[in-house]
Amino acid sequence: MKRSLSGIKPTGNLTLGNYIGALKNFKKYQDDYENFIFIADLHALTLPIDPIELRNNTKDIVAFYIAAGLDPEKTTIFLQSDVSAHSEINTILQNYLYMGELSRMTQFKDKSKKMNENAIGLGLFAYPVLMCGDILLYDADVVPVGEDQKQHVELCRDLVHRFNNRYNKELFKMPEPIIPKVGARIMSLSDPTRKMSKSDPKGDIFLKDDLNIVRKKIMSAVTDLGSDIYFDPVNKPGISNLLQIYASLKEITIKEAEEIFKDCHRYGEFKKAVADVVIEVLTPFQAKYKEVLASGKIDEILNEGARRANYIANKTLIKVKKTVGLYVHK
Ligand code: AQP
Repeated sequence: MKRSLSGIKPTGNLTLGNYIGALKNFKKYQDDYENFIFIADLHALTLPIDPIELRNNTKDIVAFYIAAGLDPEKTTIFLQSDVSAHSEINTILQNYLYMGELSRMTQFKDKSKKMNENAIGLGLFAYPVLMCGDILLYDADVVPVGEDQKQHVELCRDLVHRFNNRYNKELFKMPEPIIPKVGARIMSLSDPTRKMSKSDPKGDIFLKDDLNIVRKKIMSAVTDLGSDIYFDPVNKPGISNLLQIYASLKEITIKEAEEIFKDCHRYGEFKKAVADVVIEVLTPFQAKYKEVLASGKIDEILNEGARRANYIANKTLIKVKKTVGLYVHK
């Protein structure tokens, strides 16, 4: 059975962008793939974060995973920091990725330019190395991610070529990024030229937002000149973003969404339809999230996930150690 692996880092309140670009797609793989979904808590340390917030965000993400339809019987849900092989393989792999290629990563450039030059952590720079380890430890065939993470998966593919060629064997499997056709990059509602992002939350819809607030945020989303509703991210970024949200949550194409609104020349009416569908999705989702948190089952889920993930990851780690010449003894 093929394997799928993905994760989310607990850096803040999850947004509708995280839901559409990642979360909602994770469950699609659990019936046909051996599905590994983790909470990337080590990745969350790459930017300064309050410890209490980090712990709370971590529990939230487990509950969101279940609310999004992941079944812990079918999907291995685990914490990255519960599997020490992630840190160990990171130490090995960092020797096979180059400073030049890491410094060209868009996420590093975007995040570091907002920071004081003297306070950019090494972890932020080396983030893609840790992510390569995440993917390769589980021999993942596919990695479902939003558009912004595609570059990191491509770097991982380069690493696989490099590593396998160097040791002249097919040690690592070549992972394929899977990017959703609709909603791979949801933009901020207040500035539709920038990504909706949990660590820079301007114009975000949060998955925990009160539903009245969600409606207000959508009704006051920045739109564009004119009154026609069609997809044109360059000239109509606000309307195009709302069309993406609508199409993705309705599970239809952008073309089909355009068709629905072709005779609607009132932005207010269109926004109301978008708000309705977001609320329709978030209502049961929030109820399930609260139910999981109240159930007290989070630790049980993580314990079982850690057991299964450690088993697979440690097997890969031993193969990697032997390949590079580290002495593995009984
Ligand atoms: N706006 C978005 N539209 C579509 N997909 C998105 N993702 C994130 N934002 C959007 C996808 O969500 C997954 C989890 O992302 P992550 O937590 O690992 O980090 P990220 O990609 O950097 O997401 P954020 O929300 O922007 O986090 P911060 O602000 O902490 O960096 C990924 O699959 C991502 O593509």
